[in-house]
Amino acid sequence: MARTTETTETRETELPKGFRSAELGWPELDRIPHPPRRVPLLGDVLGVNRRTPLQDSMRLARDLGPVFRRRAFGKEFVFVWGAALAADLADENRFAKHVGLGVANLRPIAGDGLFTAYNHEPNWQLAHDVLAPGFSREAMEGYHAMMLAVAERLTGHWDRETAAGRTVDVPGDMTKLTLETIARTGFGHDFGSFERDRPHPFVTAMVGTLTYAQRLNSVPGPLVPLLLRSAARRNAADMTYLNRTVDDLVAARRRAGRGEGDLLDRMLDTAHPRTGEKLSAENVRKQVITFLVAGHETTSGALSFALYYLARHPEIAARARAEVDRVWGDTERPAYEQVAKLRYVRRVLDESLRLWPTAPAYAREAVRDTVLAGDHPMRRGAWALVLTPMLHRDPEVWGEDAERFDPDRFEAGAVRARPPHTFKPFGTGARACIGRQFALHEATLVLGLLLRRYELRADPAYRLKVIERLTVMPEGLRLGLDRRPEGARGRVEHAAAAACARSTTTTPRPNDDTSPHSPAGCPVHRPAD
Ligand code: MNH
Repeated sequence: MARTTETTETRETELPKGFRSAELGWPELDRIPHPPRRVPLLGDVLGVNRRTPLQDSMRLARDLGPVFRRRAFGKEFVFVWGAALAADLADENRFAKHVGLGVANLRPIAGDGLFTAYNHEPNWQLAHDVLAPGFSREAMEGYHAMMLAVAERLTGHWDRETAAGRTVDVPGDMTKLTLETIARTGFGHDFGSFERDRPHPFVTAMVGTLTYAQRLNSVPGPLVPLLLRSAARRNAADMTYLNRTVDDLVAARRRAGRGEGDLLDRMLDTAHPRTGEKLSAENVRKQVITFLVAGHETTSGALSFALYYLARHPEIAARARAEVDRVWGDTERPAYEQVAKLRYVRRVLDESLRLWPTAPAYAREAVRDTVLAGDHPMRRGAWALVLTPMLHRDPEVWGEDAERFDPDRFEAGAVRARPPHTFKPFGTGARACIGRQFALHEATLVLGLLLRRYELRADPAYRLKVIERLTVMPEGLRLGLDRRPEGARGRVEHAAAAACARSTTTTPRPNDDTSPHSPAGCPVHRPAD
């Protein structure tokens, strides 16, 4: 991987003010490489597709090295992905979350909700303290039965599609699943997603605002009213719809009294343990929207990528399936503790989140003047974006075969052997994801249920296409399913061996990041872990 640092400097005079925003806080910005060809006003846009800013940045990262900068549409950004640099940015004494870019664009809709709050806003600490118990182990146990009930609606739907000889729409159905899960567990609400042919209007409106927020990043500020007029109007309508849906939901709860001790109950009733303060009605609205948005797109993407990789690697799917059969046995409905015991399934999920962390970047700012990794002076307030998919591919940490899908990277010993702060799909520090355990429990449960019930058939013609709208998702992924016979659980060995045999007939393609393991290493034949 070339890490060019020369030949990238161009003259930076005669650029409009504000264009060099990043330079304000980076006294030695000139030492940070950028792409060689720069276009006045537009910046580094040659060969750049505004629908794929992330994947373009990944390409630039490979050329420019562990820290680079990129100019687009009137703004300049510093990107970091080298493991040592990212680890330094994780130092909470010198750095904190930066609310900028995509996150800041969500402020109109999510305000000072947990995800979009500035560090100094009092509502962050208040909501964090009030809601953190909603993500404790005990709380998860309470959500488990509801998660299972929603997952059974998914399998019901997939059974019907399969019986009708149809393939299934993976990202579409995972989005239904995760939306229903957060709506049920968080707010006792049912969007009826599986009973609809098209996405619930709430989802359409939400995707609309996310897409709009991303587009705002790629249009020069002064041109927004010009270029995005009709989009802005639709965005305003989307926001009105989102707010109204949430207000109705909250009003219904207030009329009904308490729910089942879900997140909404906590938001409405819980007083801060020390100050006795409660969330305001306006803030509750922001939090509900925050959780509905943050709580489902990312998990849906994570499940979709995991299913993509499982379908592409029958030997890995067989090993995961064997684990589910062994741990769950004939249990019709797995209990809470039985999900945590799916260690290999969890590794499949981790490995999917390594290659495609579905919230693919987070921003860190210096809380005082400091020097990044002993090398790059930063003034207080200067910030950088951590490019997680590239951090997760840093060859110095993950090896030269970092592109290869291999869940064994997350075996306990392998994890211990890696330096800290090298795997960050949930961000870092005080502002890291509050829903991490929630997402992992939900996704592991669902993968377990699906592996136990179906064999996955990949469409050999499908090539992974990653669509970006602040989060990432495998676009157009459809899978064929074969219902496993009821008695199959007793025939684990046989099914696993058959899957292995099948995988050996797949010819790996050169440059294919997902080509199956060699048959010699067929992991199913190893003793169960
Ligand atoms: Mn989540 C913050 C990724 C699932 C609710 N989440 C973050 C951040 C990342 C992230 C990265 C930090 C962003 C930043 O630093 O700017 N989240 C994920 C991923 C998944 C996920 C990859 C699933 C997989 N998140 C969930 C779920 C919920 C949730 C599920 C809710 C039920 N996430 C949040 C909230 C925050 C957050 C709320 C903001 C936390 C804070 O700043 O206090």
